Amino acid sequence: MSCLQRQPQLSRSQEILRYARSQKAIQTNLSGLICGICPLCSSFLLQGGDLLKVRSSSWKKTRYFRLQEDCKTMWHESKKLFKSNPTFSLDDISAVRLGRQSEGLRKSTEEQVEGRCFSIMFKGRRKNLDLIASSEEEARQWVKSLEKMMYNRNNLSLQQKTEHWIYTCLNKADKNKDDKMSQSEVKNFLRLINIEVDDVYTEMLFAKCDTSKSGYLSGAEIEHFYDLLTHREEIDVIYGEYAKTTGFMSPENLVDFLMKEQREKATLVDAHKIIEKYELDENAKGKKLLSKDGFLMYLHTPEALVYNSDHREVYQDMSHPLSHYFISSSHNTYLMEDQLKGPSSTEAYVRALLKGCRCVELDCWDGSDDEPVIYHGYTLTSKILFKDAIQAIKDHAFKTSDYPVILSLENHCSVEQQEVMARHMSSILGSALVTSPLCDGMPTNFPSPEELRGKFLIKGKRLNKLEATYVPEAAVADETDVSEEEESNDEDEDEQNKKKKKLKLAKELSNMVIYCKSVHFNGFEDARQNLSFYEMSSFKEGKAMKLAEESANAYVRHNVEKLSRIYPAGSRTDSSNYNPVPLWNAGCQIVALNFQTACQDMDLNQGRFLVNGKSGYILKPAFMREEGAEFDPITLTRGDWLKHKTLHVMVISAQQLPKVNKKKSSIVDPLVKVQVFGVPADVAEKETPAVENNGFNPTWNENLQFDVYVPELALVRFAVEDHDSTSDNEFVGQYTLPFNSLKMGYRHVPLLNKNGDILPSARLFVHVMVLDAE
Ligand SMILES: *[C@@H]1O[C@H](CO)[C@@H](O)[C@H](O)[C@H]1NC(C)=O
Ligand SMILES: *[C@@H]1O[C@H](CO)[C@@H](O)[C@H](O)[C@H]1NC(C)=O
Ligand SMILES: [Ca+2]
Repeated sequence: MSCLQRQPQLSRSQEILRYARSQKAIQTNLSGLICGICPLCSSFLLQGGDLLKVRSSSWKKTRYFRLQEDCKTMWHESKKLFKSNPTFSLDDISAVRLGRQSEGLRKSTEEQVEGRCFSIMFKGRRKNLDLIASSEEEARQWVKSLEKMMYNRNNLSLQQKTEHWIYTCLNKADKNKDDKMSQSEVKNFLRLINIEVDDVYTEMLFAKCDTSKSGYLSGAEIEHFYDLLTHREEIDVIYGEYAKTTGFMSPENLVDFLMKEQREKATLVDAHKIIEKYELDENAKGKKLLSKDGFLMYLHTPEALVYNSDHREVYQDMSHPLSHYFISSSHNTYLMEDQLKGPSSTEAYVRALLKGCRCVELDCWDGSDDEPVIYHGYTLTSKILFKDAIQAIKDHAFKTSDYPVILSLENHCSVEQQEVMARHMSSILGSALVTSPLCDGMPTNFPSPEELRGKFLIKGKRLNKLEATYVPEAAVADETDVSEEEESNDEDEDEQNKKKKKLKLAKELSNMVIYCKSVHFNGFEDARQNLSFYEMSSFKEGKAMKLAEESANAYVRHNVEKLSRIYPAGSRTDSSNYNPVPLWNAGCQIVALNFQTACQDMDLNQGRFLVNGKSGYILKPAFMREEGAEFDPITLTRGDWLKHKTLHVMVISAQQLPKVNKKKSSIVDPLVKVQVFGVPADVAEKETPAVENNGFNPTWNENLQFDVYVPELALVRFAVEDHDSTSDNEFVGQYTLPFNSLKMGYRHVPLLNKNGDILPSARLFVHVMVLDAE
C-alpha cells in the first residue's frame, strides 16, 4: 500500500505541512494523481458514479454517489425534499459485501444481477444500503475501493487520525477557502473540535500565533497553532522525568521507563526495536535516541494501550469441557429492534455472530408453503424464513471466532415442519452440525471448544435420554410429547406451567440434540441426582438472579458440570437488558442479552469477551471449575479466590472527545467515571469532577482508588459523560475490560460509542497501579 507509507526523512512538522498541502490538493484537484498525495483517498470514490439504489422490488432508483473531499464522508443524491443529511461516514460502515448477500437484494432482485449487486452494512441499527452497479467490473471496483478506504482508515496510527481530523476541521472552518484563518474562523474551528473558549482567550491564542501580525494565520502560523493545541503538558512531564540523555531518551532511559513506570519486562533489545519503529526524526533515530514525538507515538500504539495486548489472541486453555466457559450469548437474535412490532432479519444473526456471539436463538413457528419461519410468537414482529436464518448463520458463524456456535431452538412447529427444520439444518450445515457424540460410546462430559471448532450444536427438546441410543432396552421410555417453555410471557411460575403447550416432537429433530438438551429445572438437588451433564435448563433473569443471590454456591457447583442459560424477562418488550455480572459470578455460562440494544449491560458483555481472541469463550476461574467448588460470591469466605488488591487509577486527561449534542454551540463538560463490576464486595463507582466546556483536551489529574477482592471476576469500566446540572449526564464514550487485562503505568484508553464501535480519535489518558492490599 504505497500511498500509506510515511516518508521518514521528513520531520513531524514537515509532515504536518505536507498533510495540510495534501488536504488543499484534494480541495482543488479532485481527480488525477490524488492517491500519490493523500494517504487516504481514492480517486475512483472521489469521482463517484451512478448506482441503482434498491429499497424493494418496486422501488429502484438511480442515485449519484461520491466521496467528499474529507475522504471520509460519502455523499449521495436524494430526491427527498428536506432530507437534511444525505451522507454517511466511512467510519459507520461495518462491511461491504459483493453479490446479493442481503435479505433485501435477495427478495427484490433477480439472480442474473448477482455480480452487479453489493450491499453496504452499517454499524448500529442503521439499515443496509442495497445497490446495483451498471457492470460487474464496476461493482467490484466500488467494493474494492470502499474496503481499501476502510482498511486504510483503520490502519492509520492515532497520530495520523488526529492530524487528519484536525485538518478536516481546519478546512471546514476556513469558510472562504483562502487557506488562511481569520480570528472568527479560529473561534469556529475551536467549536468544531469541541472547545469553547471566551473571546479573550481566542484573541490571546491568535496573537501568539499571528507572528506576521497580518490578522490571519497562514502556513507556518497554522502549524504553530496546531502545535499549541495538541501540546500535552503531562507528556512533557513524564518524558522529562526519563529523558536523561541530553534531553532525549536513550534505550537505557526507555528501559527505565518501561520497567519502573509501566511494570513491563523490557530489555535493551526491546528499547532499540521501539526506537527503530516509532522514532520519526531520522537524526534522533540515527543516534539511537527517542524524541518526545517518538515517545508519544509509541504510547499510542496498540501494545502500549491499557489493555494487555497478549490477551488479544486466544491465550486461555481451550481444552476444558464446554461448561467451564462463559459463552457470549444473544437472546431473540432475529430481532433488530423491540420485541413487539420491530423487524426480524437474518442480518441480526450476522451482526451478533460477527461480534463473537456463540449462542444464537431461533424461535420457530409454522409458516406457509411448508416453510417454517422465525419471529417472536404472538407479536407483530416481522417473519423470516428458518432456512434463510440457517444459511446466514452458516455463512458468518466462524468469521470472528472458530469456536462452536450453539443454535438455541424454541420450537413451536408442527411435526411436519419440524421435519423440514431438521432437513434444512442437515443440508445447509452439513458435516459442521454435531449429530452424534464426538467420542465412541456414551459421553460422560462435554467436549471442549477446541474439539468443537467449526461445529454447530443444537439446543432443544429431545424425546429421550441420550443414553437410550446406547442401551436400547434401557427402561428410559420415549416421551411422545414434550412441553416448550414460553419465554414471551412474564407470568409467575404456576400460570406459566398452565400455559405450557404439549408439543409433538419430530424424531429427526430430536435426534439432532446431543449435548444441549433442554429440560425443566426442578431444583439443584433434583438436577444433581436425576439429570445428565448434557441436560440443561433455561432460567428467566429474575429467577436466576434470586438463585444467584440466595443459593450462589449451589449454582456455582451446578454450573461446574451443567450448562445454564439465562434470558431477559418477557416484560422487557423494549429489548432492554439486565446486568449479566451476578450470573457470571454464579458460574452461568449462557447469559443471553438483547445484542441489538446498546447499554451498559452490553458494554459489560463486550468487555467480558474482549479478551481471548474475541473467541466468545472465556475460561472460568479455577475455583469455579472444580467439583464441589467452595466458592460463594456473596459470602466470600476465605479461599483461593480472595486476592485482595487495591486499584489506583489516576485519571489524567482526555483527547478529542466527540460532541454529544449536535448543536453547534454545545460543548462537552466531560467527567470520567471509573466503575468496578464483579462480586458484590467489589462493585464500586467513583468519578472526577467535570471540566467545563472542553471536550478537546480536558485534564483532571484525579486519583480514584478501589478495593478488589476477587480480581478474576472483576471488570473495569471507564466511562466519559457530559455533565449536565439540570438532567442526567449524557454518555460520551466508554471502555470496559477485565481487571486482569489491565496494564500498569501511563496508558491511553480507547473509547467506544454507544454501539460498542471505536471512536476514531478520542481517548483517555490514565495512570494505573494495582497493589497487593496485604
Ligand atoms: C498498516 O500500518 C502499519 C504501520 O503504520 C504498516 O507497517 C503496514 O504496512 C500497514 N499495512 C498496510 C497493508 O498498509
Ligand atoms: C429424582 O427423580 C425421581 C423420579 O422422578 C423423584 O422421585 C425424585 O424426587 C428426584 N430427586 C430429587 C432429589 O428431586
Ligand atoms: Ca479563511
